[in-house]
Amino acid sequence: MSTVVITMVVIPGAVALLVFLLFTYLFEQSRKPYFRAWQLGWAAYVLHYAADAWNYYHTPSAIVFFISLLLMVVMALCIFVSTRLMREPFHIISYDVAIAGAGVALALWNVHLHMVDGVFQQNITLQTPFRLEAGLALVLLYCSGHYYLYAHRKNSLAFQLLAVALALWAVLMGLGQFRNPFVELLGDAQHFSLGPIPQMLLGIAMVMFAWGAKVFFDLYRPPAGAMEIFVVGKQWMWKAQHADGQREINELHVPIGRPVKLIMGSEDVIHSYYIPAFRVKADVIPGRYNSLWFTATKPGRYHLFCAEYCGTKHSGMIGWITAMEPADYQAWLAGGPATASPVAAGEKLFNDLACNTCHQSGPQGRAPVLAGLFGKQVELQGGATVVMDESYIRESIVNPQAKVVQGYQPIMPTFQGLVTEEQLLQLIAYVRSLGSQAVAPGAGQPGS
Ligand code: HEC
Ligand SMILES: [Cu+2]
Repeated sequence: MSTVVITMVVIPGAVALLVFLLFTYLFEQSRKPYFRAWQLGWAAYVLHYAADAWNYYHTPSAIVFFISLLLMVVMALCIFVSTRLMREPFHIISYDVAIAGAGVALALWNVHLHMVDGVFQQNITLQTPFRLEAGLALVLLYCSGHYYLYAHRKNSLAFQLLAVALALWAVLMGLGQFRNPFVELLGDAQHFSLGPIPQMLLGIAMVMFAWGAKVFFDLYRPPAGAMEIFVVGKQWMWKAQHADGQREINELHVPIGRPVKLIMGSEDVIHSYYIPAFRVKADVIPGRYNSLWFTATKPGRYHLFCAEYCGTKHSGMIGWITAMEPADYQAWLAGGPATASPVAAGEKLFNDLACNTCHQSGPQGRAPVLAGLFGKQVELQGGATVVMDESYIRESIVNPQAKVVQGYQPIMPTFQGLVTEEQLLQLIAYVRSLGSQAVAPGAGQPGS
């Protein structure tokens, strides 16, 4: 295999494959649509290199070259589309069609430039600036600007880095270094002696990034089927409520060998739930929910601390985690006084507070039926969407005007001050428990 082929196709192709795998992983973990777009884009990029490789090993063909260029257009289109996916679901807009059309035309023009006396020549130097590369560079530059503004608004370092990387890529592409920016700029064997080193460095960085991402996701995403316990921090105690209703203060009993997820809110100021022996700590913040998960492995008593200064008696905001054999845990649960489970308490509140007078199907219903909505996307007035999670339900109850559901009047009164933090968690537990129930067709729709 010649060094040209290795540096021009094989190594960048392998790196592209790696980046594709990375985005596949990111998408699988986070289900963010823009990661899907990037994943598809890099899939096209890998295929682009595959098409190039074909042309190196066979008689260069104009058709394969054209396909290879079209794959680049697909790549740029995916990135273009990704700039919208942070705020809205995918649908085709006229700009997509325009870019696709212009891309195909420019790709044809590129092939035309490579025809010398009616014969396709792969390796000729092109002089004209009006090539596909220039067009794609413009698209990438636009996307870079878009991501930069988004990063600025969200104060996100990740998107800022993405914007810079995209801009660099656009510049390299615009300079005609498009087919293989890294090799031609830094590592062209004929001019420099770096060889494929830049790609290898990029590859290593990618592996490190993927590894870091895996550790991050493992840390922050509780495994499915984790046992959920609600925790409320207040000056100066930790209150916990188990799924069957059992309550405790400054204590937490958990079974060993089973992932436990704490859903935590605060009644007053910022606290921090810290179990040093389990290597977990998470801030507990008024107005939103945070979670933390762990699997206890050995029965025993472990220290619990508040790790965020929260007032005079902060140092007394401590307690114990008791990890027990599953059978002992069941016995402990059964031993406590009978209390309503958070779901049952939430259902009662839902009726007592007259939520059900508006949130019902049928002619009296003036608000969305909440069954089956948890975890789903909700369309808001103004076209934005939001996923119905714990924080969104909380906000809907204490500040209903903040996000108004598409097709409904903002008539819901605020329940701020009328419900305690624990009652909010119970209402949330109840709404969540409706998640799996089927919704009758047309129930609670606007106008019904
Ligand atoms: C006066 C009627 C009314 C009452 C009472 C009421 N709601 Fe609502 N609620 C609405 C309306 C209308 C909407 C949709 C518009 C909006 O988002 O403000 C809504 C939206 C919501 C949403 C968001 C739903 C979605 O599809 O995104 C939640 C959650 C919710 N309410 C929970 C409650 C709870 C819990 C109570 C009782 C504590 C309650 N509501 C009491 C009228 C009401
Ligand atoms: Cu505290």
